This record gives sequence, structure tokens and C-alpha cells, in this order.
Amino acid sequence: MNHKPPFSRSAVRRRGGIYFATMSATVIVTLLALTAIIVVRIQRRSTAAVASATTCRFTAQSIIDLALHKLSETPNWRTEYTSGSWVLVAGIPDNSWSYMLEDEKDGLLDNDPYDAVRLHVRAEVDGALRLYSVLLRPKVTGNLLSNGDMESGTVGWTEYGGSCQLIACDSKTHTGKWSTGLVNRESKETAMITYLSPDDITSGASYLCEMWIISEKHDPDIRVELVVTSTLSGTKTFEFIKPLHEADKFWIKISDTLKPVCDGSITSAYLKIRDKKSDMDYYVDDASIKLDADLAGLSIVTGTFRQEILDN
Ligand SMILES: [Ca+2]
Ligand SMILES: [Ca+2]
Repeated sequence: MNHKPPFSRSAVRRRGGIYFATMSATVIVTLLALTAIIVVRIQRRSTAAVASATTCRFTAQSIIDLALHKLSETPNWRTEYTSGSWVLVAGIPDNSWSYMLEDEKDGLLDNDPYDAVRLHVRAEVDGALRLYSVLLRPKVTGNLLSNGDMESGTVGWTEYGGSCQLIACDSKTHTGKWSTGLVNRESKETAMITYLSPDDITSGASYLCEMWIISEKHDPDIRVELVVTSTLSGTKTFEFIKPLHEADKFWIKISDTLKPVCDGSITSAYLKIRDKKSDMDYYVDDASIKLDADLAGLSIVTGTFRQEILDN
């Protein structure tokens, strides 16, 4: 009896091909699904990283505003802070905000109230780290005296209070070629004065006044007065007195703060310098009066914002 095999060879090959094709399709579909899952995970991680970086960037920029606010509330910030030392504002693991002041000129914050400082901020948010910096400068208007270095001779200065003579002097100078001397004084009430623009003087503001003095054959007591006239307070005088030693041999620097307080509009202001001790001659050079830098606040210098290179 001749039995016919249940499947012919060609039928077996056909079924094998179908099985192989089915398995291949299954593997391909599975691989595609796995790939899709991996891509989604990568995209999620990438999106999270971008979100962290964006949050980090905005946080860092917000720290600049926060630091400026803290500095405005700390008039003695030049002694409270140390150049190059980070200050932590807030922090938990992987998330921290901090800022730092740096004096790029000499590394010392407290040796000159007019030095600019660079504010560095550092933000770390969920693994993202950003550092930015910007230069800050005191909001000062500079010297309010037009001829404080006396290099224009006696221009802007005049005698006051009695018989005396104001001279441009080139034999006694602190810097430059000229100083201004008050000589032939017949009383200790005589003085030299220079007018300021009333618009430059604000009631309640602090002004740092500095100058160099040398005298002839004596140690003067220098009285510096800021005389202010306003519509409601009349004329008021704000002053400081500095007894000097060895001013007959060397140029001596005097410095102090003047704080005029008056009501109404200021209509006139002048600076008066006199020796209240005697009628001997004295000479002045490099005089200045400036809005107090520490109290004037800080402002961002345009064009100095930059992203810092990360250390790691
Ligand atoms: Ca400095
Ligand atoms: Ca000079």
C-alpha cells in the first residue's frame, strides 16, 4: 500500500517560511517597541535636563537681583563681605543658590569706596549648574568741585571773611603743577570758598569731603563747612574740624563726611575752608566732595554681564 506523506516537502517549506516570517515580524515589532520606549526615556531625560538648565539659568539671574537687594540693605557691605568668598543664600542637596563679590583691581573691598566690584552668582538646580557675573559700580557723580585739583589756578575759588589774598602756588603742590594758597591773612576768620551747583546737593544725603593741606610754620585747625541755603530752612552750616600735626612740614590729607539736612528747595551751596586756629598762611590741593559711595548704592555696568566657565 502506498501511503502519501501527510505534507509534501514543498508544503513543509511553505509553512517554515510563514513561521519564519511571523517570528521575524514579531521580533521587528518588539524591537521597534523597545526602541520607542528607549527613545521616549531619552527624550524625557533630555527634556528634564533642558528644563533644569532653563530653571537654573533664570534662578542664577534672579540671584543677581537678590544680591543687589541684600547689598542695598547693608551700607557697610565693604567690611561685611570678603572679596572672593561665596555667600550661600539657600541650599539643599543638588539645589543651592550663592553669590560672591570680587574686587578685580586689588582684591580688597574696603580700601576704596569708589572701586567697582564684580558680582558672581552660582545656581545649582537638579544637576544643572550655571555661573554668571556682572560688574557693579557705586552710583557716584564724581567730584562736585570744578577745580578741586587747583590746576586751573584760583578759578572757582575766592577769598572770604576779611583781608587776605588767594594765590595760585607752583612751589607747594601735592599733585600736578598748582595748589591754591590763602596768604596775607589778617584774621583767622578769613577763608577760601567755592560754590557748588545747588542741583548737586540733596538734603539727607551724605557727602565725602577730602583735601590735602600744607601750612607755613604752624599746625592749623582746619574747619571745613558746607553752607546750604534752602527756601524753608534759610542758611545752615554743616561742618567738620581737623587739628593737623606736622602740616608745616608735609602735605596732610583730611577727610570726613558732611550730611546737609534742610527743608524746601536748595537755592545755594558753597564749601568753605579756613584755619580756625591762627592767621598763618595755608595751601590746599586735590580737594573733592562726592556723594558717599557706600550710601549711594550700586548699579550694574552695561555690557559686563557674562557667563562664567564651569570648573567641572
Ligand atoms: Ca579695592
Ligand atoms: Ca594740584
